Amino acid sequence: MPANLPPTYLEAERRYREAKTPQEKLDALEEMLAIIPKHKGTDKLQADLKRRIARHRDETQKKKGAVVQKGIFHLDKEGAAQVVIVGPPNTGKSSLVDRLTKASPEIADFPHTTHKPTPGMAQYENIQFQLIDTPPLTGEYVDPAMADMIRRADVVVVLIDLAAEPLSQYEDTMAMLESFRIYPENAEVPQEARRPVFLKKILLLANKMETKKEQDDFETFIELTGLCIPALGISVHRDRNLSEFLDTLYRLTGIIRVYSKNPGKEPDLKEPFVIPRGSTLEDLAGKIHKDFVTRLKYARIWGKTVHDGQMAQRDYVLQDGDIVEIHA
Ligand SMILES: Nc1nc2c(ncn2[C@@H]2O[C@H](COP(=O)(O)OP(=O)(O)O)[C@@H](O)[C@H]2O)c(=O)[nH]1
Ligand SMILES: [Mg+2]
Repeated sequence: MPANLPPTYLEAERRYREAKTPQEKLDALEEMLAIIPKHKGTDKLQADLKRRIARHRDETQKKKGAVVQKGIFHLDKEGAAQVVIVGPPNTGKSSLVDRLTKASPEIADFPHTTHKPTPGMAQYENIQFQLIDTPPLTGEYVDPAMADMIRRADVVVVLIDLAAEPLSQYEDTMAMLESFRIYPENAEVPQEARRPVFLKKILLLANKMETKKEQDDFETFIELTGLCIPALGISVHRDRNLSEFLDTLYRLTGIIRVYSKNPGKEPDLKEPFVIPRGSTLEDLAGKIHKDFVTRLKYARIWGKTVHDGQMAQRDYVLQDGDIVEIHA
């Protein structure tokens, strides 16, 4: 072995040897390849790493392909966004999902009632968010598949309990996420962080904000932490700020809703197209039908930023609420 391998490489190699799942092995190998100095002396080692990565990738892919082996942590996305609710035990994760969706996860006064993730659909105006209740994130064992589930989600909600110790709950949970290499999208990722990192939209919810004292505690908490992520105090039991929570989710997801109409007809405002902010008319056409991308001539738009029925070309950037009449 070449003698000049950096300590970070040896560290990743140790993780590779100790990895328990194919995914962990793959992660470690990819990191080793990223770290290894690229020169003649390491050519053989690089080639060997690439070979092993390809083999492990095949293996994990095969596993993922088989439905029976998908596992309880692999939930297909439904609705406008997948939102995973994480946090310490007893903060009200199951209660929140129970309150906002038709799912009925078990709720109890003692920790670790929830063993497997439970998804439910929360209605927000004319769209739905998929909320996922999860087992608690604690210093004890956390299923690596749960880390993958969090990495796949569109939004991560960290739920803490104002009646317990909100500050340490927040710090512990963020540290757990960091151990999965998950960081808030606008955070400064430390130089020494293991790569690749996963930058996520993270929203902090502080539950059980019922009394004046808890409200003050929440304000103190915000001042103390100088949070770099959006935060909201809520009470599931008192239905406090729950609609604000859904509003915030909508803003965070970076999606917009547009509606299509046929010439001379009214649009169907119950059936929006949900698309990423910044999408163009051409993107929308492709979403409606792939042939539309080539056939698209122009569109007429009704919306807040245009005159009624204004003509728009394929590069027009759609706005939330636009009504679009496509001419092809
Ligand atoms: N005071 C108060 N208690 C709550 C609220 N939401 C949940 N709880 C209680 O907190 C405990 C844990 O709730 P649960 O949803 O099982 O928490 P989880 O472990 O995070 O899923 C239960 O006794 C709930 O009744 C709330 O908004 N206010
Ligand atoms: Mg629970």
